[in-house]
Amino acid sequence: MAPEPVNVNEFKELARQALPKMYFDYYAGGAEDENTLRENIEAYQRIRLRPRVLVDVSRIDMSTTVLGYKISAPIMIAPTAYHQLAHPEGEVATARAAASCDTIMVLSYMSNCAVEEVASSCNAVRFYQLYVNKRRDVSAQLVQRAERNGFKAIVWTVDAPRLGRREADIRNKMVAPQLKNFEGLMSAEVHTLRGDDGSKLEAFARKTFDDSLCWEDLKWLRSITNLPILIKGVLTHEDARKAVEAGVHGIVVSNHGARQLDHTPATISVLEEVVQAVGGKVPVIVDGGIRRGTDVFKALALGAQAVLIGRPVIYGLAAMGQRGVKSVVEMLKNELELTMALSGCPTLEHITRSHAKMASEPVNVNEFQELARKVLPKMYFDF
Ligand code: HOC
Repeated sequence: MAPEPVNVNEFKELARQALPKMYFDYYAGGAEDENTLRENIEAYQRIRLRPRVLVDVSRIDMSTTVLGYKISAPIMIAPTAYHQLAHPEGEVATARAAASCDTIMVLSYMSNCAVEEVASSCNAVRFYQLYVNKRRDVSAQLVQRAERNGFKAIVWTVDAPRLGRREADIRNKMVAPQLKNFEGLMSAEVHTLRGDDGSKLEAFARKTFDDSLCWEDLKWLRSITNLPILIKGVLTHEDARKAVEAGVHGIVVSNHGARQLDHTPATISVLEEVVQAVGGKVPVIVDGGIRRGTDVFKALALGAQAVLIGRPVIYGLAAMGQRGVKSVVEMLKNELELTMALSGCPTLEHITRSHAKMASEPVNVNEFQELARKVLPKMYFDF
């Protein structure tokens, strides 16, 4: 019997063993040369922590609220597609795990289980992810079903007018599995494309995702739902400002798990730029590359309200079903709790910008010399 994992990273190998190669590659892969995929993780490793000592940390409170919903820790479940490829219980198992960890799950627009099935399976607070379909009536019906079934917010994913080039899926001729939500809304041929040429997901996205979507369309979205809208896929201060002006209720800094446009920056390295542009008007959430409680702590120090966990949740689900997802979230919570204790932060409010140091940031006068060496021609630096 394989030993129980002791950290979130160890679930990846278990998932590889549990899954057919086509599905593991789909979850694990990124776009093109996977530069951003690596960078999402490595950028966290370059950030240093600046702990404080002699603070009473005998009680640590990690609880927070997102859009007014209280959760046990600022660690939520990201929308990821097709959970039944990872485990037969699919999104129902993930939602139950979210409920047992007292956190929020964002259900993917591309979920295998129906919105109603997930809603009735547990009492987790759930948000619903939306990709806007070329057929607006399909998207409207799904959003309204989510609203009727008690989902509390829409997570409008805006970074996928087309699908990124995922070469593992192309090689594997990745097949799109059955999506119950679309039954009766779209013909089966559309939502379960078959054939043997390249990635069926890419074909599905090209056929159905609305690639004419623009800022104006937020008005349409607001006209079909009363739910708060988080925009997911923002990476620049320019778009963050536009989003706030357009009236969104929150921003998710995301590069889609590095699955869309390769060579975008790691999300953690643009988080602060977005947070500053937003100026506290709406919450900012971040996803991508979070594998440790220290990563969560760093994201909070740089201004995130909470983080979303994608691949590790899928790996937990593939390895052990509901128990695996719970275990992934609990491991991150435990590590965050320890990081807070060792950093002198008994509550999330104690975590400040000065608890993290970016690789490029000097914390004393001596470090300016090295920075100056990098920016000056040698002749001037030597002088
Ligand atoms: C068929 C279209 O977000 C991913 C998911 C799902 C994308 C839509 C697939 O794989 O990045």
